[in-house]
Amino acid sequence: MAKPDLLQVCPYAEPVTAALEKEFTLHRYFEAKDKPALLESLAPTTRFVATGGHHGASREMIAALPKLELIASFGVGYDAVDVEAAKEHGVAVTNTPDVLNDCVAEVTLGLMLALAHRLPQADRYVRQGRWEAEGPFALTDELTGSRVGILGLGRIGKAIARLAQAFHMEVVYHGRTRQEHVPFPHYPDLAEMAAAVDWLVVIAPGSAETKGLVDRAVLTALGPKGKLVNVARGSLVDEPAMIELLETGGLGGAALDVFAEEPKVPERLRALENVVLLPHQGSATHKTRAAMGRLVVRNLVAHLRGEPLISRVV
Ligand code: A2R
Repeated sequence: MAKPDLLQVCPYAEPVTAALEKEFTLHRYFEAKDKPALLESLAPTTRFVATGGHHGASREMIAALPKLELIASFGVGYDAVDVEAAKEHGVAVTNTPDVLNDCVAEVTLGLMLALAHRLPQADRYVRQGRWEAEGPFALTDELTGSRVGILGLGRIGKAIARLAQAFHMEVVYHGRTRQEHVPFPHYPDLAEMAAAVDWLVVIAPGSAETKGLVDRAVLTALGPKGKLVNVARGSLVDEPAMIELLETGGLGGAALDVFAEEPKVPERLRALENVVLLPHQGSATHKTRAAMGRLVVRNLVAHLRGEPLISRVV
């Protein structure tokens, strides 16, 4: 029997593609020169789309595939998938939660350590021969004993909280709802939390509701000694306000894995000394990316076999 058609929106690592090819006939959207023609040719048969956090699936794509049943997205954030359009067309959406919690939490603490101890600068100091020429590197800050406020104490936020506790940090959090059975104080007001902490870690989903949540008022409340960490989505932070406050000393520092217009990072941000910048590395390890890929495949195959989806969001 012919394998069912699957529209592959973005490239995957070889093991993921190989696993998909066992079950599906892959049609590579990202390689197609005439994308509308590819969609038109797939419209009569295609029940499956496999995509990624950045590429998502647009309303136009969903509408162009009337037989579509499932969009399987690689990554926990699925803000690039038009979920309203998916709901309207009765299309299910899956993501890849949980398997990346520890990895993203590790990268978060790595960013915080790098910013507090100025690890990138200290490394450069040694490489440039300045230790020998100029003597010891200037003293730095540390995490121990400081207070961290987590915006979004979900699956990843809780993993970050556990690591922060291992560094003897005090943990508080902000979310729309106070969580029972969570041992950390809840702040219903984000700006109030920002004023009360040394670190603000952003790890809530990107959505219309969270866009610009970390605005000028929140950043100002975090203040000249405060440090912002964003490992969620660039859209949650008012990036121009953040840059201006970092430049003028209104905000102490920032450790960022995500940006408003990736992979573009503003030149003014790149010029600052009080920031650590990563190219969206939160889940980018061999082990975690492989686990995320397996979950994409498991969702698609489950649906193909008429079994329940493993990680359905819509
Ligand atoms: O608001 P709550 O109590 O439902 O808490 C959720 C919080 N959250 C928000 N907090 C404040 N204002 C909002 N408008 C808002 N919307 C959601 O974010 C919850 O504690 C947390 C999300 O947790 P999970 O759904 O378990 O997500 P997970 O797996 O931790 O990933 C978070 C995000 C992804 O969506 C990617 O964009 C990023 O991490 O890599």
